[in-house]
Amino acid sequence: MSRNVVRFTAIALVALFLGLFLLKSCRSDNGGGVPVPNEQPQPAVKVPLFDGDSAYAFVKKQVDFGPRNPGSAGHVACGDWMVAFLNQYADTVIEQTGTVTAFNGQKLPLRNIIASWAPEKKERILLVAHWDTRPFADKDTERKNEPILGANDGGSGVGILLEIARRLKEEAPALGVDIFLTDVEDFGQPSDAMETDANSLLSWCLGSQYWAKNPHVPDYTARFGILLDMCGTANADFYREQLSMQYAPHVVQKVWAAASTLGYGQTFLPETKYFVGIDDHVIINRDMRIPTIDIIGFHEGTKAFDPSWHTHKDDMSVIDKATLEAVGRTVMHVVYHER
Ligand code: AHN
Ligand code: ZN
Repeated sequence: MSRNVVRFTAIALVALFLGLFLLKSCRSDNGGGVPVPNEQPQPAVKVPLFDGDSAYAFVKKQVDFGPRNPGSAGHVACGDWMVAFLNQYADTVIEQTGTVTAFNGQKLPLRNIIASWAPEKKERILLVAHWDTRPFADKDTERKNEPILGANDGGSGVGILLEIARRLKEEAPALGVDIFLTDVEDFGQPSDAMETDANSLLSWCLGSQYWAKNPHVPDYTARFGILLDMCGTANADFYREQLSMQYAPHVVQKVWAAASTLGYGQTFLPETKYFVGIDDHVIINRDMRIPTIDIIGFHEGTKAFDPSWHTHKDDMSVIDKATLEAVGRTVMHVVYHER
């Protein structure tokens, strides 16, 4: 090999290394001190598997306590069980107790339950479901004055959130998470689903109204919230709920996109429907200013809620684990993909 070739090779190598060095420093700092976005591919997000059988068992466990209307024995026993359960999986569990007055003047014991993961994180996701059940069966034709079992209305949302709670301990998402089980949601003045009278509307959701006036931690807020209500019936259709679309369209978008990604596009439909007069998400949007949506089952026959709504038919026979799984997996996908 001639001396010239050696010299040329050496110069070429130096130039190559210099070039690579310059390229690298250009990427991390383009000279003006302006950072350039990291071009490394993000590691794939690990989403733990949500188990529909497990969620179903958690719905059944609640229903086995009997009706959980405020003031009942089932309410106390189920509340105790949920607090013990959440203490196994959450970083903190806060119980908020008090007394509220129902539309009929009745004084009711209130027990809101808030379980938190990474409570020190500022960026948080709020997951909500009411755990109390309706004290009467005003939509039924018989035993109208007796409390209902509330497998779908009460049990389903909580069952899904308890399964998510179990998974949150397994694998921590990037953001902090709060699971808020609201109480005294379902003691509202008898009405139709699309009730519009303001006083009557405010007779519902007494637990979330109490919380909005007395947050469990000072200045509590979250990036967004997702409420689960009546998420357990077979062949449930989840339409974009109109009040959610008014308050938090970007959250609806995020959740329905996640459902579509997971293959639940036949369950989470892209159309908007107005069929909910009031629910906990309205209080959370209006009073706490946390953009929050309602995932709530729509029934074609009633043009509103499932026919079992506020009747004694709302028992385990209406619960389908495939629906619990579709909702649970969709919510988990959203929670774990949030950065
Ligand atoms: C009304 O729209 C009147 N009620 C919806 C809130 C609710 C009651 N969810 C379950 N039960
Ligand atoms: Zn109800």
